[in-house]
Amino acid sequence: MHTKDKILVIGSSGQIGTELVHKLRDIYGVDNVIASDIKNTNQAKEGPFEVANVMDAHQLGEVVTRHNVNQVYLLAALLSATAEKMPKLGWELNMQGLFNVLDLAKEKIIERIYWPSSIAVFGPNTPKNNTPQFTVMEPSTVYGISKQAGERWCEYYFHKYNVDVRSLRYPGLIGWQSAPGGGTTDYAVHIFHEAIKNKTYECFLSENTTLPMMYMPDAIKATIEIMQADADKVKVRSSYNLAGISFSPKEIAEEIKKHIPDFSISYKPDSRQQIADSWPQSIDASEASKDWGWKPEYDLKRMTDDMMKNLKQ
Ligand code: VAH
Repeated sequence: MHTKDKILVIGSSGQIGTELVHKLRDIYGVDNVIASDIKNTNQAKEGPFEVANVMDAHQLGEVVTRHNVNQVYLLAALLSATAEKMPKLGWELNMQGLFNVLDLAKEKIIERIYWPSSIAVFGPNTPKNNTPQFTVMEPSTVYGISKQAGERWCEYYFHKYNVDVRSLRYPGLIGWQSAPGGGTTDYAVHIFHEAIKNKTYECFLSENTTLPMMYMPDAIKATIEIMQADADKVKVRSSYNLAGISFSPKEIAEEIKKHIPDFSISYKPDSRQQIADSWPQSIDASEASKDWGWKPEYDLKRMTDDMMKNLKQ
């Protein structure tokens, strides 16, 4: 590892990227974390920022060498609901973006990669409760197919080219500092904004749709922990199961009512219901706990309290 790590976050303006850049800059220093997205955003005012298209290998290589980057967090992707509307772009962006970054490490231009997978790699015939790290995976969405293929390529590049790529299967992520990015779990962020603004929310998933979720501070902690772990502790080189909280729209609505007693929720399932029904309800993350000490800090009550406190300000 370089004594002075230089980090590039691709997709820095997205739901995860926005918070990850802040956290990485706290740890590594503002000038050592270059934010990058396909369009210029206000992050440029807070520190080094590059407009770059992850699908353009030449442009990406130029940014990496100009800043002497040695670590890349690749967060740019089309998420589940969006990729179903644009399957070809979803596959191309999610795969070509990954190959462009993997090849930079294969050519020893960078040393370490973080690439997110998702519980979307699991499909309708995967065991739904306490889904194991190694199990049947037949994803039925473009996004899930791209994440499953991406996991296979990460493991291939690790074994074949000794590329140090690390990955987590994120559940649905909930945070107050950034908007969700076009996924099926986005309802769990929208519900907070609607509850505070309008005291009512029409949910696009049915009331008992339990899904694996996680509060953003836990997701950011896990992301940085796996990237800082000694290489020999990272035994799974496809992608680690990661677990935080599992809940349904009904359960999170009940928790919100403890803060806004006259909050009401209605249900109008749309095409995203079919995606959610293909995913597990809870995840077994014991491999991550065993290999590099993963431990979530937020449960549903603590997350809701923190979301309400921050959003009401
Ligand atoms: C999505 N938020 O809904 C993402 C995530 C597990 C869900 O991958 O597509």
